Amino acid sequence: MKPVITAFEASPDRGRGLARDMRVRWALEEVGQPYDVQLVSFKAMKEPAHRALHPFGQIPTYQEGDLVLFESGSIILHIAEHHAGLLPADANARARAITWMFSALNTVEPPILDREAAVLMERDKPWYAERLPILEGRVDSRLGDLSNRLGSAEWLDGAFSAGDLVMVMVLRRLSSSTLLERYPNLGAYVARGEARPAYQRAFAAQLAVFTGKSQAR
Ligand SMILES: N[C@@H](CCC(=O)N[C@@H](CS)C(=O)NCC(=O)O)C(=O)O
Repeated sequence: MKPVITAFEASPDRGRGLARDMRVRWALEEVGQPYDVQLVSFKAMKEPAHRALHPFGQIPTYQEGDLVLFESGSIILHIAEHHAGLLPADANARARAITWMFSALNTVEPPILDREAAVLMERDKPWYAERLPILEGRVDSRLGDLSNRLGSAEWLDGAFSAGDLVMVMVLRRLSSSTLLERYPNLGAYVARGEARPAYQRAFAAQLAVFTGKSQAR
């Protein structure tokens, strides 16, 4: 059954890969699963019909028959567990790949989001100039540890996995900052993820919503 995901009708980044439907699109492309996209407005996202799919009134959601999921990490895990290509067959390697998914979402993304929220919404506050270096220091600490662990490896644990997919997407949130520059191996890691054909197809599909080339696929 073809799943249906939801995405922004009017994304703040104009479809340049930051809205979280991009993660789900990429996962679906990696496993070769066609999907449909339902675009939702900011108003519709907060209405009961969408909240029935997503209790917090956000995107992305994922519908597949009777199954409705929200949370990009959970959706990607579901896709990875039902298709080959995103999780290793070996049980321990699989558990480690899932651990990297959690790590990306629970350990690396939160300080990145704290910084992002300050940059977007707190610039005019009197304490902004003092707070920003503190927030950036927390991001840098995570990046330093991640960089040390990745070293010269291509991916975080053997072959590319859902853990890498989520981690690359989380690190991409720093693309408008200079924070990744201190860690060339992380920059190269993100670039490797972005170079994957499945990523390219997902990015093009998300961007097409805003360039008018297509509304859904
Ligand atoms: N933890 C959630 C976060 C979902 C989220 O923040 N979605 C954003 C788009 S990337 C959204 O819908 N923002 C609009 C809003 O919160 O009103 C996930 O990973 O799916």
